[in-house]
Amino acid sequence: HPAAHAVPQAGRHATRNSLVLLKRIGEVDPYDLDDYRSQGGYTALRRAFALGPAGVIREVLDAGLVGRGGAAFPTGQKWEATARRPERVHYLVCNADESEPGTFKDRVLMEGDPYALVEAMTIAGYAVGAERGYLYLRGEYPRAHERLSHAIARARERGLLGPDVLGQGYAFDIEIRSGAGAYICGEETAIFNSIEGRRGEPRSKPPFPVEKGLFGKPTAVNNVETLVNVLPILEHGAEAYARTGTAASTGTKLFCVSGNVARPGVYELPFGASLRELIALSGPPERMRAVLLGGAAGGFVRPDELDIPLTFEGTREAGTTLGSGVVLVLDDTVELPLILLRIAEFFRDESCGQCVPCRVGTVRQEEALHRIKDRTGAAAAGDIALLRDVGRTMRDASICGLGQTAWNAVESAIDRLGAFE
Ligand code: L3W
Ligand code: SF4
Repeated sequence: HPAAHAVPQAGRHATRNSLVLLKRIGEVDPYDLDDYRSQGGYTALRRAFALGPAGVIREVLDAGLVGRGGAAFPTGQKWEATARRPERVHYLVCNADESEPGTFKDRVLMEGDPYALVEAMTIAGYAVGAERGYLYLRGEYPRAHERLSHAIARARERGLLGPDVLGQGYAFDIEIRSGAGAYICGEETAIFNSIEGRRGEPRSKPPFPVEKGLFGKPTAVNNVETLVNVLPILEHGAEAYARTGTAASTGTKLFCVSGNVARPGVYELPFGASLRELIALSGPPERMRAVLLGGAAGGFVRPDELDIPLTFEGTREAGTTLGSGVVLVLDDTVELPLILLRIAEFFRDESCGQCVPCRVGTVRQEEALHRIKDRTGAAAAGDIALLRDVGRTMRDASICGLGQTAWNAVESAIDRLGAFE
């Protein structure tokens, strides 16, 4: 089980009090609703009912919450756009298809504190005017499935889900749908197709889900970590929440640290801490070669770039991305070309094949990497030029994020690490 680490504000001593999203992990019995309630559970939902749907959206907007799946879209704007649609039926979908290589934070939240996600989905459903929420769960997470199913059933028995939630006249229920092992089913519109019983292929956007989503209805789709942030926002108020982090990246973030470190696991840090601070906490290797930041869709950074601030704006400025919070640390024994090949193989395997730039581009990328693996200098130059050409085409012309980002890691390895020099 990935460890959940308590991480303090920079310079302070680590205590459980410094945790916001992970505060109940390892403390609360994931099967016990009363234990959850005794540790603050369901105070946020009560506040939501006191505020009303528009008041909840106002708080989320004022808190500055942005999506934690990687794209950092403002959650309040998404909810507002869904809520104001005139259609009678709206849906909420929780994207729990956590499949980005090196990402395991949502798993820790769902296994360790399942009622928190149930409560957060209820609040989100109330805000956007949905009577049904779908929890699209990665098929390879059986323990999360079992605990969430249990939590949903208990909440229903106790009137926290169902036709009249907490006696407030609001009807809401949650259905879990399991993925079947396809990375692409984490793309929001592929989730809709999968839930509807179609092939898990992305749809073209626009229209965005807020207008035409699941079953063609207005739909708010949010990542697990995004939703769980709504609890501290409502418990303590938007202003208190926004005091942590930076102006453009408020609150805390979960980071998944893996690779050549002594203490891999999920770390919670306020936005604005540096990559160096995070890695120092995890027990870095003596001789670091690089850090893959943001996942296979992200990019490599060098050991001399570790002062990058861990914020959405800071990583963007540094020409990389925070993505879903992947921090894969590599020491100088790794064979970079093999890692790049593994990433390329992953994208070739997981491409849904619907559009040409990605279907063909991911194959060409892998072939070129195979050819240059054992060559350097002039011999490799032609294939590096080919990689750039194919990469640009995938980025510009692919339908969805998979194809658009399939060349990111390879490009950064060439440009920032001089991978094939
Ligand atoms: C209404 C508009 N809604 C955009 C919504 C859109 C979506 C969200 C972000 O994810 C990320 C990438 C990688 N009106 C809107 C609008 N929206 N404009 O905002 O949209 P978008 O298209 O920027 O991104 P996306 O396709 O949802 C791409 C990351 O995903 N990634 C992998 C992630 C893996 C995990 C995981 O395993 N847990 O998260 C791969 O690319 O970082 O930034 O909801 O509808 N005008
Ligand atoms: Fe499918 Fe790739 Fe096109 Fe996305 S970019 S729709 S994964 S073929």
